[in-house]
Amino acid sequence: MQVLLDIWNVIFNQVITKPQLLLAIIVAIGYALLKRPFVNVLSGAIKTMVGVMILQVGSGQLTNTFRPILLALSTRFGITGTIIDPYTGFPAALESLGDNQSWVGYVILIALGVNILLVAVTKMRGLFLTGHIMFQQSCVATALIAYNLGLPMLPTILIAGALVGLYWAIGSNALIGPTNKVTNNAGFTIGHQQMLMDWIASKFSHKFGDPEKDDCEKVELPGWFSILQDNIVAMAIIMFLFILVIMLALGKAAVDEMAAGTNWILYILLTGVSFAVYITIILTGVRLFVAELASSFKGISEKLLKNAVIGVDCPAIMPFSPNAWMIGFLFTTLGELIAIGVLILMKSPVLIIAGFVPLFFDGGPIGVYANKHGGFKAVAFFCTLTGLVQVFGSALVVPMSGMVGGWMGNFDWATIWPAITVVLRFIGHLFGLPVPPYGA
Ligand code: ASC
Repeated sequence: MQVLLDIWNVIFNQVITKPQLLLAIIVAIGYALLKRPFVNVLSGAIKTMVGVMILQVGSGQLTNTFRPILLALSTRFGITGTIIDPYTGFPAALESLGDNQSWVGYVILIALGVNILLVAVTKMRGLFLTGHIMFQQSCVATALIAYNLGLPMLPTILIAGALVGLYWAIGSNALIGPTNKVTNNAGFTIGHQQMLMDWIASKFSHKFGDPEKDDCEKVELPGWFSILQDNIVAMAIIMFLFILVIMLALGKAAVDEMAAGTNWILYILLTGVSFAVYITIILTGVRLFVAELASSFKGISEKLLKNAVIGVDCPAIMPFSPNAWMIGFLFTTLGELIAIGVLILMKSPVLIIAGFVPLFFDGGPIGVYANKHGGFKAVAFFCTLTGLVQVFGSALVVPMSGMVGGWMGNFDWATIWPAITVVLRFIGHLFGLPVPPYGA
């Protein structure tokens, strides 16, 4: 019995939540169903695993490098509040669940089952398979529902699993068309944390400009500015300036402390340039696994789960539109800064500290979708709006989250999930459940 439990634990708690393993298995199954030779099956699986892990190295390094800088900025200006970033959000959710953390495993399984079922029996085709995001979202959704409804395990995991599964299916399904447009029909979709705004930007960006004429990828820059035409150079220069501004705001003493012995100007230069390094790493990884997924998933969608379209991590679309991604990130940052300023001016009881992940991994993909459907002005508009909504939406949901110090902050967690929470609280009141008061 113990052996069975161990196998269950490894397969369901570890494989599903590790995208490098989950996607490698899917690629192997896909090629096997296409009756490719064993060598192809194996090499496809290995390349996928390596590609995903390269992506993780790049995105992990980016986050680790830029998180302390944003935190230092809040400390410098004496802001204490909730950090909106998945890497503070899901640990806060696990803490709130306490002894009930094992519920999350069941929620992932139920949600995946619901997503597969919906693809099998309805017209929906999106299958959300971004493992680490599946884990983070299931943690937060479970904690949110457990806190607000105060129900025992079984109803909690059923409600959380059903809602998360529906969210995965609807979100990844809605992005099939827009993603195909961005990737020239590469055949995958995105399964991530800002699916609502990706969709809104894809639907309404055409009102802001002509995607052909105003394409961020085709801007011809005059004279010296043409140096920015090269992505790597542009990223290094822009991020150097970005970090320089933040560091000037922090003051030399704080920079010296972070630089730990390196000359402060060199430190700023190297940090800015490291951004271009990590992006190059991410792009290398993405290219590797996207190629494998795109050709192998036909096996699954033709033979196993008819017409399914796989939803993967958002950097998968970065290589198709790197300028729009970068510009999206900058405007989302602007939006968040404005919103945080407003909270401070209004003496809001909940203050928000910007996290790097929602700025970069929401702003980026939303920028890409907006650019493809409307060009530069659409990117500027929808990404600034994203930053505003991330901060205000998070500030509203934190007092009913039961979590301390952290919240996800990505767009869907500042819109869809707060709305679900409000509805659940209303239903909870109707049924006389122990719904905690707002801000308790
Ligand atoms: C997120 C999150 C990450 C990144 C990642 C980018 O929301 O939790 O780790 O975006 O998916 O690769």
